[in-house]
Amino acid sequence: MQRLAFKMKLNKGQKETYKKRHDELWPELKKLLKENGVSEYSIFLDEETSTLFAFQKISGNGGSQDLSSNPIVKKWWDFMSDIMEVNSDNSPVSIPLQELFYMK
Ligand code: RM4
Repeated sequence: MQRLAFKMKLNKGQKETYKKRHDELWPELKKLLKENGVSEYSIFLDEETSTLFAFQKISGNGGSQDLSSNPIVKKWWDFMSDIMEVNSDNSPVSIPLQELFYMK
């Protein structure tokens, strides 16, 4: 089991919408993530900078952001693109973070 983290950017004032959409995460997307080895996934918000910090436990070589070719992920990214900083293909701008400490 490996751990990964990355940051994304939420548009100002979109916390509630972001949380509601994730509270209602599409079952097919959750199933896809689990099937691709994402066993745990959490996203935190720094309201001061509107930065989202994602953490995942993964069993394979990649995490959620490595599934860009999957149509369900593309549809989700399109759905979320109105409230996040995104690339030209609507994928969220995702900056990998370096783990400096871990305690079991
Ligand atoms: C995030 C972002 C990620 C996705 C999660 C479920 O807002 O779109 O790429 O894995 O939602």
